[in-house]
Amino acid sequence: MLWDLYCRVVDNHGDLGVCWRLAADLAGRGESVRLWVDDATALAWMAPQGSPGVQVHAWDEAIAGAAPGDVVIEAFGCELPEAVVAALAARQPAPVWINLEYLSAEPYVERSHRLPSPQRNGLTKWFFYPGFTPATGGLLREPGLLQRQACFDGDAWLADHGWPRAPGERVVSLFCYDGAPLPALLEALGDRPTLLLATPGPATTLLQERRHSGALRAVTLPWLTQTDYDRLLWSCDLNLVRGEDSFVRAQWAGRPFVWHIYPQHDAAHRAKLAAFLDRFLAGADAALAGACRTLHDAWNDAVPALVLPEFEAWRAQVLRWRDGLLAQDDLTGQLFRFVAEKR
Ligand code: TRH
Repeated sequence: MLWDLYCRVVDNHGDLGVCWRLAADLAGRGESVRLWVDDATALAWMAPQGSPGVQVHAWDEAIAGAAPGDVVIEAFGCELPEAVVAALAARQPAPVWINLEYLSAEPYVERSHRLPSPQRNGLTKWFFYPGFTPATGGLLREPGLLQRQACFDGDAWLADHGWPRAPGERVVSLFCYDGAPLPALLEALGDRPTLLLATPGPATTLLQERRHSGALRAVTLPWLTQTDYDRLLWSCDLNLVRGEDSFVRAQWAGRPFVWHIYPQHDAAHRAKLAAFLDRFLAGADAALAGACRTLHDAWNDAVPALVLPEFEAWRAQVLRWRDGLLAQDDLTGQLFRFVAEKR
């Protein structure tokens, strides 16, 4: 099939990050994909190699008009240009038109997933919600992802890239928003030899503003390709991630992670964070659950003191959680079935 994937970059890198990941996964499974994006700049570092089967187009080309594909995905309610909507209505048979929503663990996701939204032009747009439970659209997980990770040597990869782990050192990656309480993190990590790998943007800026010493070694990274960013997450003992896509990839990495949630003006992110932690920590030991909640509240509310949970218990909980996620269908596989049903 031919898939049209529409993406508008609102801010940061998650909009394009999720769309690229989906486009490449579809193409990897033999589909043809056109990714229409209003700002493809970040692909220069995220996916410089491109992907066979994915063509990247400027948003304006979509307005100029191209015959729609078999499936049209509007990412994150990005609203298609009118000319495109008119072309969808004119196509016979009509394409399957899907609005791919943001990821959340909140209960409304299960209620809203797969709901139809009848349109003025007579077509139906379908809501497709990623999520963490079988009643949702699931998470992006390319075939063989865990097998590739299992065969991967993180220490060799770090050394090859010029960031070798010293004997006995803990390695931590940092990807966060402005306002993260970095001094508190440095303090919490200072208790034992640690290599902190800071990604470009706020993590690097915050780090450069702070003095750190003692057991902590800090290195600033360049932007990595999405594939290498995954490898970074697989190589670290602890990953601080943010937004949507890096947050999901940290869960597949199976290492303890801390989520800096995308802050919303109406504080809606608080309910979103609580809903995720409720699911993630269901059945966890009470001490670990309390420590994870306190840490996430502190990191997201910029509290000037952080305490890291006991590491082994934390890691075991992440692996249990990941096993549960692995038992569910991945997002792309679910999209295939949904499209087959609606065509
Ligand atoms: O950048 P993010 O914060 O993205 C978003 C946006 O803010 C968006 O508007 C918001 O709605 C959404 O979060 C929830 O974080 P995210 O989602 O993790 O996206 C970052 C992408 O960048 C992800 O695909 C991983 C990729 N990446 C690399 O490819 N290389 C790197 O070196 C790094 C640090 C990230």
